[in-house]
Amino acid sequence: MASATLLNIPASAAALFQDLPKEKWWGIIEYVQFEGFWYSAPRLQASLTARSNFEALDDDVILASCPKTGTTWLKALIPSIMNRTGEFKDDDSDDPLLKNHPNAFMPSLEMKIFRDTPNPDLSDMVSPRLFRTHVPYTKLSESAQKSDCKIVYITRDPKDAFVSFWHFMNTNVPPSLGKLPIDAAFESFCKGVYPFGPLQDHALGYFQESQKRPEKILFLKYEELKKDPKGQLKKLASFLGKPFENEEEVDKILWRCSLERLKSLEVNQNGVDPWDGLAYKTYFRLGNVGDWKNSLTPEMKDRIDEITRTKLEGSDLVFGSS
Ligand code: PAP
Repeated sequence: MASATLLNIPASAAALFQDLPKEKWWGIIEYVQFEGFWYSAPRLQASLTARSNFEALDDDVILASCPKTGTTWLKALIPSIMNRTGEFKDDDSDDPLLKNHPNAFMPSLEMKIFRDTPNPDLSDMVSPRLFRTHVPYTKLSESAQKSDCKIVYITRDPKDAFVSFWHFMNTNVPPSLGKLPIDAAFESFCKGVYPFGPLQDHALGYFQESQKRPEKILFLKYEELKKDPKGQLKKLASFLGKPFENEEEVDKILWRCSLERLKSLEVNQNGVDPWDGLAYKTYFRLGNVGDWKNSLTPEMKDRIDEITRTKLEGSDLVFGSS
């Protein structure tokens, strides 16, 4: 069940990290801080296992992000770019997204592959292998950092990511807990207590690496994808070594991966992720830039902006579209 998965922390993982700083996130879930970032204990355990044991191949593609920054969009776009044959059926019956939530095409290193085992058998994965992760840059395995595998990173205005996550949690916590108050969620977020957060530090880590090695890390922003989807998609395809042949391919993939279409598909309306028990429909909401205005007061906005300003000071990273 969704609620049980979100709230259960195995005793083994909790014991392992007992000396780390802890915060009760929204007063209900215990988070631990490890080397500057916050995790639930099981996620930290699996992340550290992945860091030690994941052997990246040079042609792997890893999608990295902090939660609620546009990951699902990229989970649809990247496989659609990588696996395209150049021909598209008009009725879209050849589209794997028709029957599968985007999660299926880019398995999570810490939420699936290394969740229950330190030595997963990946031999049946066909190259180029596609993965996703929420871990900060420094928590990637050495081979993921040093090999020629490609990393696509996406980020988003922290205010919109926070509000998106608040809605997501409210649709997934047990009804007995009622609606989680935004004030408590906001205080946690301002302290950086957010899964794999602070979000700003997470983005900054990947941004700085992308500046050093632009051929290895592509740094994308949700707002730029919304503003110029065609331009951003072409950039992504070229980065992945799969440039488009014609505009029709671009239009088709953008349509197939659009929020409007994915939201309407039966699999996404009624399916449940077998790995985390979450209803697929909760991954699709409004997809608006600036939706924070509907939930945050001007004081809340100023506080997050000030935290962001302080954290990004001295860097060239700016959230939002230019
Ligand atoms: P995840 O980290 O749990 O995978 P993620 O996909 O990063 O979540 O974020 C979900 C947000 O992306 C939602 O934003 P909202 O709450 O502000 O609406 C969701 O609506 C949006 N989203 C999901 N799929 C798409 C898509 N295909 N195109 C644009 N936005 C999308």
